[in-house]
Formats: sequence, structure tokens, C-alpha cells
Amino acid sequence: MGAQQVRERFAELYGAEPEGVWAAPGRVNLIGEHTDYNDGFVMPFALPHRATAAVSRRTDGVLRLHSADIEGGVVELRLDELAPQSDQNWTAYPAGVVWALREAGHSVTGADIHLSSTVPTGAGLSSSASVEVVIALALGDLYDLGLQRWQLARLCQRAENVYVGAPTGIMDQTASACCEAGHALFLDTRDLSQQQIPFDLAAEGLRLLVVDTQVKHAHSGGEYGKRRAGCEKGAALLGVDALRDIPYGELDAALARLGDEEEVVRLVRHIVTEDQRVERVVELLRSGETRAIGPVLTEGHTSLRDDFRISCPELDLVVDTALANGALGARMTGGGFGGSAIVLAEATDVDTLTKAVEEAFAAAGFTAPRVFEAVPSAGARRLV
Ligand code: GAF
Repeated sequence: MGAQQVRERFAELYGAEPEGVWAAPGRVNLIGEHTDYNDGFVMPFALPHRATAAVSRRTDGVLRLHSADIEGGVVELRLDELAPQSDQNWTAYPAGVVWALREAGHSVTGADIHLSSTVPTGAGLSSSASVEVVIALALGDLYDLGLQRWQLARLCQRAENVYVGAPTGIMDQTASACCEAGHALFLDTRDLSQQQIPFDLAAEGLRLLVVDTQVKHAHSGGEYGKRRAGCEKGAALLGVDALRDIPYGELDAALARLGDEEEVVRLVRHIVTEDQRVERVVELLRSGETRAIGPVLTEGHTSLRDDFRISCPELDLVVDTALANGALGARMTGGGFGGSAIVLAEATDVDTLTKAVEEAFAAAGFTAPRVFEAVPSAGARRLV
């Protein structure tokens, strides 16, 4: 929805113009999956799909929230009653950010907020992080909190981990806050150092398709947390702070030391090889060998399917069908257990590929997927 529409709806709901309108995008992760809570590397880019928020300050300790995308009216909350994991609804994301800001000592005295989003929910495209980041950016601006983008991302992650109760890493919030149009973000999640890597597929006659399988997923469910706990167990058994500290060249020796801890062996192998895949993709993009990243993306999928075990039949079908129909590479993206896959393809193959995936889904009796082209877009910003 455009800034003007969001602004007008705010005025209808709250009886006055908002002080401003902000937007924050969803993301696609090109490579580097589940590495973020292992202090590793990730490489997301922002989608044109975004959460837009019209916001005004209040001084009476009240937070009023409304979403264009959810049935129901304005929800009114008192700031001094906000408490972690007290809310199972969509309001937990914006309220969690207000809670995290106040908990960090920032003086936020209330807000009226109207939200509208074009980021598909439950599709592995960071709809939650986009809501968190747009609220943090808006309140940071209005209350003049002087927060840098990486600080916004950390606060949003805290809102998600503690207030919402989902044990996610820092990738999605940083992507939404820091990505730039025409670039992928090479992020070191240990110190949040980042490099913008030019990623202009159209200029090279390439396309990156997102295939939303329509299989919904949630990170507050147990499987994500189990993978995270397994990785932490691996790091503890190997005597390192995080799996990021196992160099790729020492992987075999590290796995041998894990003995018969089969599940941990698989998790460790995925994380260490995935960090190396991110570094390979960065090198290939830097040297202009964009087509050569395809097989690296596909290796990433195999590792997520067989070692990390977070794929599902729909995601595997996208990858297999795409590869059988000329894709350069394909993989699931995001947290897994559903959500979306990405497909790197020649522009000239897009129609054939899309049709092949749609037909394969129909033949398998799966819900029709939603396929769209992902163009690396701008990060969070003020619109009005
Ligand atoms: C989800 C999480 F929110 C991220 O932090 C990340 O772990 C991702 O899954 C997997 O790479 O999007």
C-alpha cells in the first residue's frame, strides 16, 4: 500500500494526520541459512515488498495499534503493562519493539500506529522483522533516539526473542534495516560488520525467482529452537564459543571428535559448510561470475535437506523441478519447514520454469505456489 493511503487511513482511524510514514522491507536470503545464531555469515537482500507504518507520538503511556491486514479494530495497550510473552497476536511484534526500546532506557511515552504490509506472512520472507523494523525506525526518528541501524536491528531481535518468544538470529532485522537497492548484504553476524555487494541480475540477463510454497511456518514452534540448541551443543562439545569458530579446513577433524553424536555431526557439518558457501558466493560475485553461484545455492539446499533437515516435500519439489528445467541453481530460503524457495535462472527460461513448477505442484496435489521475481530493493526508510 502506498504512503498516501496509509496516511489517509491513519487520519480516519485516529482523527489527525500522522507525524510521518515509514517503510521496512521483507527479505530473501541468497545464502547463509541458520548461520546467524552461530555467529556466522549471511547474505540477504531486501524485497520490494514492505511493511508501511503511519505513526504519531502520544504522551499518556498508551499504545494504539491497527493493521490494515488483520480483521478487527484498534487495539489499545498500556505501556506499563507490556510484558514478555503476554501476547500471542500480531500486536506482539510492534508492542515488543516498544517494550524493547523502553527496556533499553529510551523514553517512549506512547504512540498511535497504523500498519499495512505487502510482505507475505509465513512465507519465510521476514514479514515479522519488517514490522519490527518499521516501528523501531519510526519511533527512533520521532523520539529522536539517535539509534544506528545495527542498534535498531538488535532491539528488534530482542523484541522477537524475549517479548514474542521466538529464538531467532539477527539476520532478518539487519536485512530489513540495512539492505540497499541493487545489492546483497554480506553480513558477519558476530560483530555485525557488513559489506554491500552489487547484485544486479537483470544487467546480466538473469532472474531470481521466489516460489512461495504456501506452506506456512512459524519460528516460535519447536523445530527451529531444537536446531539452535543442537548447534549450541556442538559448539560446547568442540570447545568453541560458536560453530563459526570451526575453520572449514578443520571440519573433518572436528566431526571426528564428535564421535557418535550423529545429529550434532549433521548440524555442525551444515553450519561450517554453509559459512564457506557464503564466502564462495561473495568471491564469485566480486569476480563477476554470477552464473557460477548457481551450483553453490543448490549445494546449500542439499545441506539443509539432508544435514539440517528443515526442508519439506514442497520445497524439494521446487528445487528438483527448477533444476530439471534449466535453472542455474535453487534452494529453500529462510527458516525452513515451509515458506519459500529461490531459483536462479536465465531471463529467457523464466516462463518455462514457472510453468514447470506450477504443473509439478498440481500433479503432486499441492496448493498452487505463488511465483514472483525478486529485485534487490531498498532497506528501511522514512517515506513522508
Ligand atoms: C529465520 C530467522 F529469523 C533468522 O534469524 C535465521 O536464523 C533464518 O531463519 C535461517 O537462516 O528467518
